This record gives sequence, C-alpha cells and structure tokens, in this order.
Amino acid sequence: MTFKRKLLLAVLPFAFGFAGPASALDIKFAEIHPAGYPTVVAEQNMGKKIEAASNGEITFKMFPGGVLGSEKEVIEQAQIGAVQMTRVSLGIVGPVVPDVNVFNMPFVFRDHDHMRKVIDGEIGQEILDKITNSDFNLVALAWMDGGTRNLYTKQPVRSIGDLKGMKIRVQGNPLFIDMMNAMGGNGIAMDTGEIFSALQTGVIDGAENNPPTLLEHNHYQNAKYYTLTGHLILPEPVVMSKTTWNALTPEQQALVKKVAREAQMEERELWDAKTAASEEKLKAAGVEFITVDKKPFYDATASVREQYGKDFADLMKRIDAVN
Ligand code: BDP
Repeated sequence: MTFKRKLLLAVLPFAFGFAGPASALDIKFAEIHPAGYPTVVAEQNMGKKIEAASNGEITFKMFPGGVLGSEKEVIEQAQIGAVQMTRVSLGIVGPVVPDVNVFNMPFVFRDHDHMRKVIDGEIGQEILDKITNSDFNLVALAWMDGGTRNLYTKQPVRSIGDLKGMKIRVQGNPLFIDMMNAMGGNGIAMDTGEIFSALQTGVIDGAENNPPTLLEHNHYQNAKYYTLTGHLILPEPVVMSKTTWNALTPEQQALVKKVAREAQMEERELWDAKTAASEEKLKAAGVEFITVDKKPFYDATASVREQYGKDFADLMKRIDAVN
C-alpha cells in the first residue's frame, strides 16, 4: 500500500466525522403516522431492543409524520438503502408484488380477528416471504395491524346507493379503484398526505380508513359521516432494505427478526386501545357512525374478488379455513 493511500485510510474516519465503531450501522425508520400512533410506538420499542442488544453496533432513529416522504417514496428509498426500515400498508405493495394482493381483496377476511390469526400463522409468513423473495430488494419481517377500513364521506352513506358517483380516495392500487367503482363510487388514488386538503377543497367526497387514521390525520374535520362497511382489513408489513439486511451478521439478522415479531404482538394491544379511544374522540367531535348492511357491499365486490382472486383460489380456501 502506498504511503498516500495509508494516510487516506487513516484520516478518512475523521474526515467524515464517524463517531462510533467503524462497523456501526444506523437504521432510519420512516413512518407516515405521527408520534404516539400504535405502529410508531411498537416500532420505537423494537428499535430500543435492537440498540440494547447490539452493543452499540446498530443505532435506530424513528422519523414519524411522513417527514421522509410518502409511503411510495419511502419504499423507493428503502429499495436503494437510503432508508433502512419502514412500515407500509400492504395496499401500496400490491402493484409491485402482485402476490400480496390476496390480502388486499375486499372482504377476504371474515373480520379483524380472522385477519390476525391469518397473519400470525403460516399464510402470514408466506406472504412476507413473497415480498422478501420478489425483486423488491426488501426483507419483510413482521406485520402491523392496520385495523378495519370503513368509508368516511362529506355526505352520509346510509346504503350502497348513496355512494353512487361519489369521488372516494383509495390507495394507489388498481384493485382498490376497481373495488370502489364496483361499489358505485368513483375511486381516485392519491397519497395519504394529500387527503386532508382534497377533502377540504372538495376534490374528493370522501375516503376510507380505520378510526385512528381518520382521527390522527384530521380527515374527520371535513368528513363527518363514518359508514361501517368494513370492506378492507389491511395488514401492514415492516420491511428492511435488503442492502441493510445483507450488512447485518447472522446474529443481528436473527435479533431483528425476533424483535420485529415481538413488535407485531405488542402493536395489537396498542391498536385496540387506540381504536377505542379514537372512536370516542371522533364521536365527541361530531362524527356520525353509521351502521350499514354490509351484504350489498360484499355482493357488489364479487367481480373484484373473482378477477383478482383467480390466481389465489387455493390460498383463499386456506384463508377461509383459518379459525
Ligand atoms: C393507514 C395505513 C397507512 C396508509 C393509509 C392510507 O396505516 O399505512 O398509508 O392508511 O390509506 O391505515 O394511505
């Protein structure tokens, strides 16, 4: 080695201001939900465990509130390793890894508990593996619970006919556009961060989501009718950039997997409490909760399950069989 090169290697760490050991790996975790949200809290606790168990070799920092970008942008950053970890709705993974769309179909789960049993079991692991084994350059580690999604609108939807022609925001997945159109609405895709002003200015007539998101993203301020359709129950994978994953030792990989799974179980408790509290707050803020006959919504979306489900016939039978 030349003297110049030796010198360069010696000064490099100082020139770049490295603080910790040369092998330290910094995990930036991107979240679109605000601090205090169930997913954020569970993920932060996961991060603390990773830091504590890694003897300073791994650091973890949470970036909540969408400061690192929309879910789509963050996924792109994670693919190239600029963001190391994130949690996204499975809805936005579908267009890139079509195999996961089995969970994205309307009414594929009987109810919230059914979804939890499925993600906890072998089918849940299979779908995580589909993400990991795709060209996505991500490792899917665990599931967060994203609750049950219902419609919220500026004008009340008391039966399926009321939805006719309403412009309803959905996540950017053709499956959801088709689903909304099949129910009589007019599905419009946009990022989460755009919904608030789109509701305010009347670009859309409504959206659909769980109670914590309706509350915490302030959508309820411009959409006071919450119709309990329960059409989607979307779990949310926690993913790590494969570039980051490959830089971990096998022991560190095992640690990350273990604590991510613990976060999956912890978040669910936080989720239930947050959902109950959100429902109370929404009602107190004047949001009307509308109980509706779900059957017409189920029937209207049969064509969507047929079209998107044809590749998943066996899997859907297995999902059905989970008790
Ligand atoms: C929330 C999910 C979040 C989604 C958001 C949305 O937790 O990941 O991005 O819905 O619909 O329930 O955009």
